[in-house]
Amino acid sequence: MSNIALPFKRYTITSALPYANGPLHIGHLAGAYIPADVYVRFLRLNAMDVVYVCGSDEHGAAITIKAKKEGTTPQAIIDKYHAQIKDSFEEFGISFDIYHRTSERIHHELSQEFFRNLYEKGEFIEQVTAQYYDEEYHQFLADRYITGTCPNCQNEGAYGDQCEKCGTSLSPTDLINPVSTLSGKPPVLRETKHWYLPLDKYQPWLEKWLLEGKKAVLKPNVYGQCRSWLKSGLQPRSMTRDLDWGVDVPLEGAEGKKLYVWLDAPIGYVSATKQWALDTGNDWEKYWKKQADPADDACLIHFIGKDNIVFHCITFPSILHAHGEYILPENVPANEFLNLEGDKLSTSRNHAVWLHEYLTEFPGKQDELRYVLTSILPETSDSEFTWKDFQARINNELVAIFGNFINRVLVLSHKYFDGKVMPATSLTDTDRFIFSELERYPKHIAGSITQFRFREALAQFMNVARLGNKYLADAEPWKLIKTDEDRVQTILNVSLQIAANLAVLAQPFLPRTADKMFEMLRFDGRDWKNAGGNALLSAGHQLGAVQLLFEKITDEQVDAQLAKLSIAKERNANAATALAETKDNIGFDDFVKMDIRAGKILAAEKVAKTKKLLKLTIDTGIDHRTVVSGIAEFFAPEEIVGKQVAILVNLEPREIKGILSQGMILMAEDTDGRLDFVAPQTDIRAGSVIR
Ligand code: B3M
Ligand code: ZN
Repeated sequence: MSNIALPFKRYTITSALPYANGPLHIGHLAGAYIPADVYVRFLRLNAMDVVYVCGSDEHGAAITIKAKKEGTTPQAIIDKYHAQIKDSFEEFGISFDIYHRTSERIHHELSQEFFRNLYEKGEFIEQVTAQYYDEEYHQFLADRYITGTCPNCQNEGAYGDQCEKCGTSLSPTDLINPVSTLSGKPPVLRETKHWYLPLDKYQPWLEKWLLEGKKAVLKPNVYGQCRSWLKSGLQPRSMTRDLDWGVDVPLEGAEGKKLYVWLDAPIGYVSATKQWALDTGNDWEKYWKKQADPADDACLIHFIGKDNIVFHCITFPSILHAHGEYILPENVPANEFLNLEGDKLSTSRNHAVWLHEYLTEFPGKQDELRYVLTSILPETSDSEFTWKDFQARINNELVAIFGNFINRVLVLSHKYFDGKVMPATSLTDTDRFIFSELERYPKHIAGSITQFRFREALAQFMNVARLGNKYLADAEPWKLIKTDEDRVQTILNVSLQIAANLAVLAQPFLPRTADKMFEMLRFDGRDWKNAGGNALLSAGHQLGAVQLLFEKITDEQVDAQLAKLSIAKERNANAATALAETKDNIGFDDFVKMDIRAGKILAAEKVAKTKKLLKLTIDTGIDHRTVVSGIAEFFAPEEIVGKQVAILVNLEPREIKGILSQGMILMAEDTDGRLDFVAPQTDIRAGSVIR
């Protein structure tokens, strides 16, 4: 098999580092892991020099938030989930060369080295800015500690760094009505010094390297996101945070400050490779550093989900480029999202198929899930996992075609010829056609894999199984055996060559199944170059015992999974209708700081390009002022003019969608999210104090 599709001498493959703050679900596998594993297994089968690295992302607010929620420590959280995640990956055959973790010292040291390198080159912009601070918890808030309404799509659960609904990368001050996830209160802005990566300065280089240089290689969904980010104009991005968990900023006077998790996490790929090299006596720099001869540079490919594109196509390459000694990503084949039974996968709503639960409920069926997920990978658009489809693909494809063919070939070979491969003496046109098809498929599968089209590659693999299944069914050796044993010998020989090809071709997709097939066939020609051969098993070769490759999924199993999801949905519905949890007590002097007045709406209009915002003019009795309020989904402007309101008049003014909002209208939100005004029951003078 010519290596035309594999032009590099060496490959460095990464999958996104999962946050060690919870279990893995099928969306993880379908996003950054199965695609990478199929690709890496294929590279290895072609004797490529490849290192595949990953590890737990153990910093960032997601960890400390979970620890606070569970009343434990961040270390306890990462130890628990790092172990569980590592085990799940191993069970599903995600074949990393190392699964590391960013809490390790070697990672902290390398991240600090990167920071110092850029700092000493004067790359960072040192800036004192106003950051959100939670006065109750006496701490600055990292992006993930702040939620609010996304100014772009009005999603109310947007985080300070990103809106996961529309993918927009945000800064905390972009959020409308920001709230601290710690105290539940609006945070205040306080001054603090941080170090910013000048992405605006790198913009021209990124436009050349990315938009021009990668136009032909990046998937359209990835290229499109990069183009829109660059088109909107990159801004300097803070690479440090006021946090008590993460990698220390290696500077005098930076106590209490940590590296931004998206600075250190991608460096985790490099530190994992360093650790792997230490463990195995390899040279990590061959896989990450620019070589004397650029032709020797490794090919770096990042497998991720679409919510990580900006960090892998813009931020991390800028850091590598600014450092100067490192190679840059060759490609970032990001996948879109996988949905489950018509709804987004959600950790918080427990709307997921958790890998550790799947392993208990479907023991030994890891390859079945790999197969189904590879068949529906969200390669170019979001895709859907349903339990009915899971059952159909396993029963109608794996069992009825692939498994049925392999089982028949082995059973008949044992039944008629004591499990020996018999000579193919009388080849017919059909036999010759089969051999020409066998020769054709490996090239097509290789072509699909090297272009990151894994669904297509798997479909072609299944066509080889279909070819075998049909050939055997049409040939009906079980009838011929009575009259023409020679012909049966040839039919089974041809069928066994197909089976041996299927064993080789199955390895990237279904590693456990391939192992069983190599065992049954007593064949060890695992190299990809064997695929396409029509004499992989020679006459006289003794086959091994028959093993069942797949079992059917029953309706009861499907119903049990659907019941699980509906129980979770019901629990969420109850939780949603349950009243919001009460917040911690506050002192009277906290309350009296708020100046709430009776007011009247004088004018109201929609804020352009937003779904939820109205621009209100309020008579506060003190003055007439503008307030932006997220109530457009519940009230038309014309219906609220003249309404009495309660307005918090001493809230720090904030700019929202270019409008200076001076205060907040008090609203009551009921358990299904409907809003209504909180206001005096009778007509009262504007400016009257509400206490
Ligand atoms: N920890 C996981 C995520 O955003 C994040 C990836 C890091 S890759 C360097 O889903
Ligand atoms: Zn959004």
